[in-house]
Amino acid sequence: MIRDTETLQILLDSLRQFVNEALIPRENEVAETDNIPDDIVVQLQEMGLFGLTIPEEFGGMGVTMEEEVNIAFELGRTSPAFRSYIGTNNGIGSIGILLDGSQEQKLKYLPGLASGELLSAFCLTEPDSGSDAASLKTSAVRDGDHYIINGTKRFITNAPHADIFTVMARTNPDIKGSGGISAFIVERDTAGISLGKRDNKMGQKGAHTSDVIFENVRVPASQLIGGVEGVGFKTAMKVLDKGRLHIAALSVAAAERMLADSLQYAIERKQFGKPIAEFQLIQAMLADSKTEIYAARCMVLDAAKKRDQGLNIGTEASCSKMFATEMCGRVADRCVQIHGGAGYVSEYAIERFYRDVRLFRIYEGTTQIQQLVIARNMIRDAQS
Ligand code: COS
Repeated sequence: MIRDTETLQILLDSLRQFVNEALIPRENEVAETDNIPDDIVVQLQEMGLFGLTIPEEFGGMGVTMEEEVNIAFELGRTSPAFRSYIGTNNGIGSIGILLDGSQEQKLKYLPGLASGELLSAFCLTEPDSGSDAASLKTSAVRDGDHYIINGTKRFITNAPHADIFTVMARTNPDIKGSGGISAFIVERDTAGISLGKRDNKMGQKGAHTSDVIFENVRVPASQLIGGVEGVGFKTAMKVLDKGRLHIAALSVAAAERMLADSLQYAIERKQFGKPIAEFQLIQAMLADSKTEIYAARCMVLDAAKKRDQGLNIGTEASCSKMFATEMCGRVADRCVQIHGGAGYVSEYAIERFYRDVRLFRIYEGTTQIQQLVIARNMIRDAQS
């Protein structure tokens, strides 16, 4: 749902200008330094971009899902690292609190997350628990009016910058699966938390991940999200339903950027006496990419509208994530091909995008997990 078309268009226009003028020219710098420059962080804050999805009553913009994916269509046209920096506050690092937190928890954390004063991270994955998220081992043992958390979380986006973590931990060791898991808000400066070294990733330089290690971390019981034990896995899944749709939107945007760059290259690059864009085999790659991007864009918008109508979009979010991220991978591959040898060297952005977008098919649930979710939901619906 778009609440006010005119206001949204003003925001989208200013984002497009910001991406074109402030972010795209800094992409190489971010890739080379593996860092988002401080002045960009300040601009992201000033534009209110940390609080896009946080309701206005907590200081954010409270965008709807349809508005959010339209925003992602703009922000995703540059290095994913920029979006990643604000991504956790708008997504996996805040949505658990927003969906299932108590009013006190929302009042305590959401305003800081909305302004960007606080950064957040989502701690689900562990060394031995990735796709099988319900098998996580991190424990939270009740001790009076505290819980004591022990365990290691892996590949945690924005962990090196985070002030608060949403941590999924097992409060009931007798329940091995999802029912024994609870979600906590844990502040970074709590004694016993340490970070592993920054992961050296294939791409997305400037977006940082690391282990987060919890050793006898005493967390007040008031930090249990919503004050209810045993529902932390469901909180995590609901967070991911939304996150998956957002990643799908980003994949559309990244594919559009790669295709725009490649179209330009194909128009300028001459072989056999004419621009390569005039060759039908190049045209086939351009046309296939355009068509697939259009299909993904339609899916994302449809799923977003359904979520705004209050429908359960678990299936549609997984369909969108699977199709859009795989599409993005195919487009990246074709775009390198259109660039030929130039696509394999770092002078052109496509070499970097090819590596950056590879992650889309993995994080917030691999393509194979999306397939599993879609098929399971189909079977469940057929039997109900
Ligand atoms: N919304 C609300 N509740 C959900 C849900 C959703 N989207 N998905 C599952 N649940 C509930 C189920 O209804 C079930 O509840 P009951 O026990 O009351 O019936 C419970 O959660 C357990 O669900 P399920 O049985 O499906 O769990 P499984 O362990 O079989 O596996 C998968 C679930 C594989 C889908 C899950 O572990 C997953 O998404 N893994 C990928 C994790 C991931 O994306 N990691 C990325 C890193 S985080 S950036």
